[in-house]
Amino acid sequence: MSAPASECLFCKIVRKEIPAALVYEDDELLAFKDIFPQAPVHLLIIPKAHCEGLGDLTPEVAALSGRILQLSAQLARDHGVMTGGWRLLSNCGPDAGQTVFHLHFHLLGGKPLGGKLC
Ligand code: DGP
Repeated sequence: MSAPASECLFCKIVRKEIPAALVYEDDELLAFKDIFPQAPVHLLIIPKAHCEGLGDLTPEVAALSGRILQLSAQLARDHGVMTGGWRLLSNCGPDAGQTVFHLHFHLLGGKPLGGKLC
């Protein structure tokens, strides 16, 4: 189910081995446009350190959670969806639809997203 970090798609994006439309980068976090956008604004926010998902938080990545939330609000503002509303979510495991097993948060906005959770 989970690829080793050397084979992980998002680790490859972190290492710039495959291209992505980056919108934010610092030493710990990366944000880029989703390749299959589900909304006018659809960004992915990831820790650079590999961690499979919310069910497998390393202490290093858990310590970053506050920064990830802060960054999501900054990006929502920067991408013009703060006023209209936006959603931050992380799929954890196959039943939730997780397809890339490197922790990531979807930031979605720019259209009415619907009120249903599933
Ligand atoms: P999830 O299904 O929650 O694991 O979300 C994975 C997302 O990753 C999905 O919305 C599509 C996106 N994605 C998959 N491959 C790539 C890629 O190579 N580049 C980018 N930018 N996004 C990708």
